[in-house]
Amino acid sequence: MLDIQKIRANFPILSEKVNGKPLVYFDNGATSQKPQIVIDAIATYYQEINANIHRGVHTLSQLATDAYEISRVKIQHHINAKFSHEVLFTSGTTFGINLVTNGFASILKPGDEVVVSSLEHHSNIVPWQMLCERTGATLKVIPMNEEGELIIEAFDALLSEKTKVVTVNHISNALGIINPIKYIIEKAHAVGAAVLIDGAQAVPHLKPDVQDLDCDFYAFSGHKMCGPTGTGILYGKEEWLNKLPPYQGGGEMIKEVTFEKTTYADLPHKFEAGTPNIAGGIVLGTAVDYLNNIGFENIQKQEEALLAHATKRLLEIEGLRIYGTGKNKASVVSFNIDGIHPYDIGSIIDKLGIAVRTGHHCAQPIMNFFCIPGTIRASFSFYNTIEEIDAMVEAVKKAKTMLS
Ligand code: C6P
Repeated sequence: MLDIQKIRANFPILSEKVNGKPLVYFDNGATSQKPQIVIDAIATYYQEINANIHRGVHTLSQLATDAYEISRVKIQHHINAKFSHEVLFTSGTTFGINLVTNGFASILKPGDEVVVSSLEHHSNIVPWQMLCERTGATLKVIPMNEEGELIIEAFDALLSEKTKVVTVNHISNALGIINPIKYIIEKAHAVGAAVLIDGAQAVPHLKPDVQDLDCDFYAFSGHKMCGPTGTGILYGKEEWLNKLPPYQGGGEMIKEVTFEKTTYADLPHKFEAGTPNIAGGIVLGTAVDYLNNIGFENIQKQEEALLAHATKRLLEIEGLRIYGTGKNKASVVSFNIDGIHPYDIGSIIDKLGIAVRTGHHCAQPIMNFFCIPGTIRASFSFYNTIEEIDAMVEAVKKAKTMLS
């Protein structure tokens, strides 16, 4: 078992007080906290090697380039990509998804179909809608059931030779449901469709193996996995990245520029125009090392215990309903109390030091399905404790009494 107190000592913010109360941070789905080693690595980069990459012959530029490329290889191994040039640095999941949808604008034709799921974050709905508007393709939606699970038979029935892309999240941000992505990828490939997995909520909890999954694209954000904000990764299979056009034009993504014609650089540079978030990319590697040192098996054990305890304790509260009751779940509990607006509960428990997210969680179709304005979402990380969950339950009970 993990020594949670020792781990918590790595995160300076966890010993802060908020509104005069010890911080209980349960908004990890929005962004995770950062360990000291990550915070220090940002300062060290700027103090010791700050320079632009892939450009200078001078020593600092080479040091910065090496550190950036070492980080890319580290992330390649972390997700088990075949080649490091299949790992693109981005500013986050949203950027990665938009890069892919932009690329498909030159591939899709009227009559083609894009399949998304009803469990998606807006970041994995809106770019595909925009793509369909641009190309005349049609958006199809995999429906969900009352447990918050995708209805797989309905997914099977949606697939045809018209299906060109299938996209789902690995884990739902609003409900915590883990989707059967291996099955979805296999079925989509059987009709010749490409598959993008939105891994934003998965990477803090597990180590995706993109070769085993056989997905064509896997997008995620660094800031949800102990890394800096403004960092992310888009994994793409070499053949797909070669097929797609560049997303942005600019420096470093070219082979040769004349006013008549520009030829593009090889992967990954074709998709990395301009000066990137160099410190962020390097330090994302530090965050990946940090998580691997803790070990994802240990992370999962701790998070399973937190989820089980939170589910049991919250259900003691009369009138409380949990959304997302399917079997396969990450450490997220989304709930409401009869007759009380989620925002009111969230605001009161914030005064008691407890940080949760309230609202639609950028997943309005899920809220529409349940006919609710939003939920209170507590999303746990390996550095959270059973005692913190008990503190949240007591705070929710208090808020309920005040609001009833
Ligand atoms: N979800 C949440 O509180 P960015 O903003 O690009 O780092 O990630 C977007 C995104 C895409 N997909 C999923 C499944 C996500 O959960 C998110 C971000 C946060 O749930 C902030 S809205």
